[in-house]
Amino acid sequence: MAKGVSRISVSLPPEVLTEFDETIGFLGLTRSKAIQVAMRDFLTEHRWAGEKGEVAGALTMIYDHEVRGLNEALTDVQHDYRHVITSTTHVHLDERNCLEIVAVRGEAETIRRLARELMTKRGIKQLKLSILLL
Ligand code: NI
Repeated sequence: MAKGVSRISVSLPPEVLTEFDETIGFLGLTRSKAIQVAMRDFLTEHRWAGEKGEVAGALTMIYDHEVRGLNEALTDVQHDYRHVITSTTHVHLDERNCLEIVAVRGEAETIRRLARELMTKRGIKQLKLSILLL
């Protein structure tokens, strides 16, 4: 093993690995290189994870509005967190899918709680956080 390199072993669903290998094949990356890139992206994206102060940014999510109770649940959460939500943009993507961009500004801990509450709702297909430190 090369000096200054750590070796890790990970467990993951086989279909994720298949898709990963296919994608890195298109990009001409080795698994090690691709995982390094992915981890650096993850660290950049979650740089604010331990932050205590004020942050601003956007939560972008795609969800299936036909999942019973989801629209109401998302509206309830957004009302509960109205003090950190500055605006919400809703886009009807197709028959079933909605895209919502929620602009946020406030205490990092509050934003983390908001993101967790949204992320755990059934019917949310993707949720992306773009949080910037102030
Ligand atoms: Ni919609």
